[in-house]
Amino acid sequence: MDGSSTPLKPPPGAAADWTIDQGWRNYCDQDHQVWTTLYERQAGMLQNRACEPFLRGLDALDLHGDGIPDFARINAELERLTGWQVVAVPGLVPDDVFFEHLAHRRFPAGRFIRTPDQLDYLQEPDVFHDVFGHVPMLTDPVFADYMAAYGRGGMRALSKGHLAHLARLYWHTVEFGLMKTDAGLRIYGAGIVSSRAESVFCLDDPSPHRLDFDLMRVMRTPYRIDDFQPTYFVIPSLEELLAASLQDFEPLYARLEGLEDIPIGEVTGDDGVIHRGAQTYHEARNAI
Ligand code: HBI
Ligand code: FE
Repeated sequence: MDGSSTPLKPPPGAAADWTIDQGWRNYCDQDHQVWTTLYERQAGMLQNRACEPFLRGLDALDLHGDGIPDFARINAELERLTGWQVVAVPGLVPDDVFFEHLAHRRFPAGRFIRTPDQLDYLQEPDVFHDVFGHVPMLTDPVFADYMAAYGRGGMRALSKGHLAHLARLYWHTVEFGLMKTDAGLRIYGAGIVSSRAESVFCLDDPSPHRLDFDLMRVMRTPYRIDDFQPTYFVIPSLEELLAASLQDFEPLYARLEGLEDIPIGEVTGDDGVIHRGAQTYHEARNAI
């Protein structure tokens, strides 16, 4: 996620903005089978776990289990709904390239897919994480605006040296966010919906904290890239998430310079606590 290991120049065959052709015809049967297996594992269990906008998006884009979707097909509908596009990239792209795409309503998606022995874990975002995980939410007009605002904010954060703070916002919302709904807590984060184990853990396990989303709080909170999150942040609505992102971040960054990070897994007196986790999962792991 920090992009530090990403090469600075696009690889041969990629355009200056790092995009490549999806090459949909080049996927083999095994590739399509992996998509279908993952789709079937997730789509059913998410029915009462993912938020409505995600489930609606999954239907609207018809990302069913028929194999890896052709981006051209998705894009026709996505463009109509929110003006977004999915573009294929070789893998992680540099931060500035990533933000530039988002600001222009293009979501960079890996085109490769994991192998059957990597169904549960992989390091780089593949087409299943990127398309199944991220793209359904982009059919929601409010979330679509949030992602574009994030891209614009990313470009400003880069120029002001505050990318580390803004990246935490992405992580705790776009990747691992939960939402309050009348039916209870629901998932909207792409890193969760694309993971079978975390889709259960984040909502049902007594271990993690579930705290009210607060923009400053989130930007002070580091995250785990290699394991379940010890803390999930819960937004009251997509509208409030968007509103938070539309303010001027410059005074916030100035204040952050005088504030310490809040250690991962800690709860403070200022937090709105929905569920104070027992933290048994991470304590057991650290003890090993
Ligand atoms: N590139 N393809 C891709 N996907 C990402 O999620 C991504 C990236 N490059 C940079 C990046 N994310 C992060 O550094 C930012 O979200 C902060
Ligand atoms: Fe992601």
